[in-house]
Amino acid sequence: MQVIEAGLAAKGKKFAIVVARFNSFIVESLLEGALDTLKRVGDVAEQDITVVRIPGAFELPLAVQKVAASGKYDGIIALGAVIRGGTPHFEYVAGECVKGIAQVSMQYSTPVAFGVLTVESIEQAIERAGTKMGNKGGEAAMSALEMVNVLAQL
Ligand code: INI
Repeated sequence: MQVIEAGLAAKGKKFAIVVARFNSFIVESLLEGALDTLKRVGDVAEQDITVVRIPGAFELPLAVQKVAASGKYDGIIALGAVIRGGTPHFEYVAGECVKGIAQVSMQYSTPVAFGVLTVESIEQAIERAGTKMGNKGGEAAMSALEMVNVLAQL
């Protein structure tokens, strides 16, 4: 039996973090979590990390596509927070965001970690941005580290 699996250390690998400004109060905490994980867990140097800021989750797929097409990065982390309001807007923004990001990842064979919260309330968002339920930005960074190392072996 052959098992291909990888650890999380990714010294020398290049990462881009694409960050939506919308709900920045939450998303900045996701960014902090992602940066902390890349540096402390992945041993990724500050100069190997690029942060790209964009307006909202709806714009994430296009920005991630451009980043992936540049060929400069081993892994990409998409961060945002879509919080349900009183209209169907949530469904459109969250739906397009998830679909688009998955498509780009496949198209460019580049790991794109999905660190976009899709939640019912601000309280749920806070819980996932560094409080009760952990930090989903940090978790996305873990998945990007692992995927970069796994793909390098395939
Ligand atoms: N963008 C988000 O990132 N989160 C949201 O919760 C959100 N809501 O609910 O409206 C949101 N809207 C903006 C959208 O992403 C685009 O930036 C905007 O429609 C311009 O294209």
